Amino acid sequence: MNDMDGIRRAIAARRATVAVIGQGYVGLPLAMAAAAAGYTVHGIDVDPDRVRRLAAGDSYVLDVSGEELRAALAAGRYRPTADFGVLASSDVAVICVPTPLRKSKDPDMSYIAGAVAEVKARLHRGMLIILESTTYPGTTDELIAAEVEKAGLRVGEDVFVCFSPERVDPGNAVYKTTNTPKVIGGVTPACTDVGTLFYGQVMERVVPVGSARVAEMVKLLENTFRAVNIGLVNEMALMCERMDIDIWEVVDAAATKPFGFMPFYPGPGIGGHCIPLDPMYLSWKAKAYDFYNKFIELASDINGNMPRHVVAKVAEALNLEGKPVRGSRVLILGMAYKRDIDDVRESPSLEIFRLLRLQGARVDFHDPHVPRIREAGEVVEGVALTAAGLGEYDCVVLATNHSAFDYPWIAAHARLILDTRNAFKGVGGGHILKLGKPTPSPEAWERDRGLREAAVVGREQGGV
Ligand code: SAJ
Repeated sequence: MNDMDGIRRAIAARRATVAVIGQGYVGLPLAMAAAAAGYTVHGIDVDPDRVRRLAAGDSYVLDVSGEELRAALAAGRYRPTADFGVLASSDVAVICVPTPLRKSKDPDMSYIAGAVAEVKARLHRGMLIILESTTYPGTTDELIAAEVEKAGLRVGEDVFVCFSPERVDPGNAVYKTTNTPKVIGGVTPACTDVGTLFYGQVMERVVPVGSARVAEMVKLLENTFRAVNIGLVNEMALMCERMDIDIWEVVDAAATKPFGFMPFYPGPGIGGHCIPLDPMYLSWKAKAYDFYNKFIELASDINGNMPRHVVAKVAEALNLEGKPVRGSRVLILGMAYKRDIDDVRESPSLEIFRLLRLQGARVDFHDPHVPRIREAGEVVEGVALTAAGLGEYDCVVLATNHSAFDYPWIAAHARLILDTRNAFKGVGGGHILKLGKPTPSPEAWERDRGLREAAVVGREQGGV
């Protein structure tokens, strides 16, 4: 029996031992899915605190419940560890480590390189190695397959190497690890075959493609598509501000087209671990082929400048009340990078907070999912959201449209609001300015002051 037969039999009989390197928002759900499919899974992480919490049945990942974790532990199917030595007795090794960007916008491959080195030190015949970390096309061939060959083992005969993009959308109540179609591409057809067999035991649908490079590019196209379309609608928002057209109304109406259109919405910028970063991998690698991508760079520029645009609109709003940014009190509602999650990575709210402070504003934030942030090396606690407190701010910026916010109540108690998400749609009040709509002229603002003050009286009587 050759190595391919061996690993195939072990996978099919679910006797294969699986090691998932990296127990974050990708690796832990995958480990749980493999354990639920009947495999014994080592969950490897370099962070001892994470390993301790996992061993205690304490999940720190939004999409993995404590009950699910404790059940996998009790069944002996899941073994969290910091010991890479378990790879020596693992048949399948899946690498789910971060791939951040350096300040110079080129990929930081150190996490992948570190994980590959640990696998290589325990490399053995009949092993299946899958990389899931988002990266530039060619990584799997150059950083994994090449290392296997250097160790004297043949890729596609002794060892099987694949790439499979992670498609985890944290907090998505519909699409989880097992019901999201799983793309996989091997360095050789035999690799694709073995990888497809493995994921076929765990996922509802597997989509094999012709190579690891195709699989790597699939992920980058998916997320570049989003970044570019978000950049497009943000540019449209800036244009509509100039032309006094409500971009939100435009998008909503365009979205009624039942084919050939997909709505994207303006915002204060883009955050997260995927959309701001993934396209830059492609842009960076393409330069090695003397190809200079325009869409990605342009989208990155437009999206990256949205926080500054928001800060400029805060200044315009304060100006209507004859107030400079310096010394004004500004409250940012929402620090997470998107609604209803607690993740602040690359969040545009952080940039808005930073820029307003730089201009001398006295800035606070409130986010029901984010109790504190680390800014300029210090921990900044969020403030409580109270009726009296709201009224003390010269401007309130709605940066993340969490479902938990009571928008009519906020509008009833805030003096001046800048809405960057159209979250106050349908909530009246001349004191609500909006991204994608021009700031009124001081003359128009003064003319409508009476109406606003009458509304405030109405608001107070209406109370909340
Ligand atoms: N954003 C906009 N306008 C939009 C959509 C998003 O400004 O129309 C902003 C968000 O506020 C956020 C950033 O862009 O700051 C990214 O938002 P996202 O909806 O793309 O959410 P992510 O970053 O969690 O993206 C993930 C991705 N999943 C994976 O990479 C596996 C992405 O491919 C998914 O399409 C996305 O979730 C999703 O659909 O929720």
